[in-house]
Amino acid sequence: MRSVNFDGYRLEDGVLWLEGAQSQARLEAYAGGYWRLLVWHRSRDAGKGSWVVRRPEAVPIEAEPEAAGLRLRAGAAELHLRLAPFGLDWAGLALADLQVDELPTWTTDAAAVAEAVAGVGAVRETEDGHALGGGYALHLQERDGRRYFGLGERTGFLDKKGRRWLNWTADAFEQQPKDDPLYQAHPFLIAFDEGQARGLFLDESWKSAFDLAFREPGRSRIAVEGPTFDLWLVPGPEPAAVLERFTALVGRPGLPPLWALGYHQCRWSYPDEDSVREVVRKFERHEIPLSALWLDIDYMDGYKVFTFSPHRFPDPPRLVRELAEKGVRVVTIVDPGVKKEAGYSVYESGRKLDAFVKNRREEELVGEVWPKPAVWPDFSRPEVRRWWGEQHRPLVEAGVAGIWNDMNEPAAFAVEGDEVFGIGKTLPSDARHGERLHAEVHNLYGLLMSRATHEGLAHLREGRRPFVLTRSGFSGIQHYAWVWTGDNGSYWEHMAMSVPMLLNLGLSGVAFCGADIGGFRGDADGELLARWTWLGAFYPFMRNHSAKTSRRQEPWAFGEPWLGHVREAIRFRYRLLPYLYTLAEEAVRTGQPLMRPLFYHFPNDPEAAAVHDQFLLGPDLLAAPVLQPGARRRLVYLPEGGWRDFWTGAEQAGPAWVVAEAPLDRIPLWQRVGSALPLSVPEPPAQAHWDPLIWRVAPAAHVLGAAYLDEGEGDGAGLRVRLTGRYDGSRLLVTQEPVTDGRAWLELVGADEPRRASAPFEYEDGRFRVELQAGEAWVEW
Ligand code: MIG
Repeated sequence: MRSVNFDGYRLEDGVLWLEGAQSQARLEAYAGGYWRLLVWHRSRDAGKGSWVVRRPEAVPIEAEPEAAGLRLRAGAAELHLRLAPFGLDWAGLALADLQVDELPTWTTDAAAVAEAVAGVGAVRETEDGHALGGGYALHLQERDGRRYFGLGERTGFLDKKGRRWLNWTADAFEQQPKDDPLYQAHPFLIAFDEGQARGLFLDESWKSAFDLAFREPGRSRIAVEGPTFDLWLVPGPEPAAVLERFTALVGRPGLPPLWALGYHQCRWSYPDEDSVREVVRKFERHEIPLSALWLDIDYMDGYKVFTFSPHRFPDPPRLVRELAEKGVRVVTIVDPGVKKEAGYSVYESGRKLDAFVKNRREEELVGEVWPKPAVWPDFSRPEVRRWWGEQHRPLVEAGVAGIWNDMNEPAAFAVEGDEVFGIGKTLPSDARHGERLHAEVHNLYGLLMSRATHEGLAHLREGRRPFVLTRSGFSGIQHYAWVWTGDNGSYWEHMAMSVPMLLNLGLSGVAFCGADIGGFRGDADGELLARWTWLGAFYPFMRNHSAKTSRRQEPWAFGEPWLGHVREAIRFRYRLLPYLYTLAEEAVRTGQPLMRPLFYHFPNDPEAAAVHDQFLLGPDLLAAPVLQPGARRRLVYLPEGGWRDFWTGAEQAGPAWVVAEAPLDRIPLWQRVGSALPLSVPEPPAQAHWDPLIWRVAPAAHVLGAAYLDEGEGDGAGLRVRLTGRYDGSRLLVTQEPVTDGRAWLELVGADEPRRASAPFEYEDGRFRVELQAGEAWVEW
């Protein structure tokens, strides 16, 4: 690779243009304090678009020469630029040494492709199989104490420094702690030091890599295998500000239907109607609430998407109705691979539209996945997305409530007669999506499929909120789908790994995500399932799922006492729903994740920065899951401030390391002092008009809490209610505004028996409860 420098600059219409011999660049500034650096090869024009960015309003740049280069200003934002050698100083980050490798890995010119691309990535392949050929790289000077977060779904601990991470979506079917990449590609990084966070978003869909002080301890490297280098600088300084700005750029989720926040049961597969009925009956018999039952690939007729097996599922609408009467929805899997079969309407109509991906000879690319032979829709084209959305009609007419998109990395078992192996189990990089190479579209395939599904459901189920779950995705996926982390295993290590994995997904904008509870492959046992279900009660997406070859792991699978513990965890999830739903609405409005690492709210606490085995749910709950077999206590870090043990009400001042009791029937959990958590009863609610709404208050001089109320479905108006309170050591007064129709309670734990209260109250073993009247309640001791 060669260094890129620029000979001169010009400021035109508030944009700074840089001129060099092989490469040109442009710096743009946007309202909100963003900067965008776009570098491109001279053989390309400057008109690069974006698959995901919604551009904010442009702000004109002003340039002023200074000793080493230029001082650039745009509104309140500031950046220092050097021309030769090229470099940027921004928000305490030093970006320098821009390099280019002119191997034309991105061209569709047949001769050049044959020579240089014969499988992008094969170019300059090294031992790890991930070397990049062709494209740009930019370096980031390292600083002691800096940590890195984000990058989507990854193995490893919370801090991503010290490894090299590839963005190339892959069917990671036997996830191991060393593995990278997994199913998602999120070229978004949060650099965090001295309590300050800022984001770097590489808006490139081509294969890219983030080497974070791995090859060279003194610097990190961001490299992409495409003809442009499109980097957004996303200002903080608070982690929440970075998330708010980043999601303003790439998109935020829509409000989920309320049921999606409940408990989900899945298995590969419940093979027929009777097995589905049997599972649902057992939930009833064991008095375990259930929001959705999932159908994996065996519901289909010969793996033909959008069909039901006429033998095993002879009457889907009736089955769906039966389940609906019990409050259980049905979600079905839909894979992208379409069976190539004459007379099959999905294939026939797709072919008529010329909807499928082509090989380098511009013929339909035929391979194998679950259906054999199979073809893959080219979701990069809008008319193909519309067609795909329309194919969901039979599922929607059967009453299916949501769609699960799997295998959309895309995964392939064979391509054009050859079996494919390893990380490359996908389409060839020189396959064609119209004018584009698969190498450019690959990372977007899951996002674009989810988009087609989401838009199809929005259209077919007008007035109801689409629910899509996806395995693959790219930055911005949260706008279309929730994400689950694919094929983990029934191992304690995998349960532990799910915490930093989901936290970093959240820090990458994916507020709604979860890991398979109990583990997908391998065999769970009672203790693992109980602990994992308690942890899963705090995942934004709570689903138990297991593979065909693993032992059954429904809540009752291991008998007592495990069944009781699992039931308690699931019922606890339903108690938490008002809080979860309130956080969900916040995610929709501001992009904040539900599950947050400690540093998110305690950025100046160095001890909190890399804690990977505890997390916050919203600002007010701190959970410390038990991640080892046999453990009945665990070490927990409580950051600055007051905390109350959720179960005993005992108060503990942070910062402190404490040894928490961790019996099997609960998860170590704390409530922030001064908070009012909206909770309810442990049953599936019909609507998010909580009745009762239980304000669980941890008293402090000032108390504050919020709850979001609406119908839990559709697009009707919602209502945000606030609870405020004052406490002077002997009297607590709380006020809810506005007053709502349903019952509302004030609840305290760890309290002494009061002398008086605003209404008749219940008191038992430190638990106090009184009903709010006209939105008010008080207690005196
Ligand atoms: O090749 O649909 O990650 O959740 O159960 C395996 C069968 C395909 C992989 C998914 C998993 C799902 C399974 N699928």
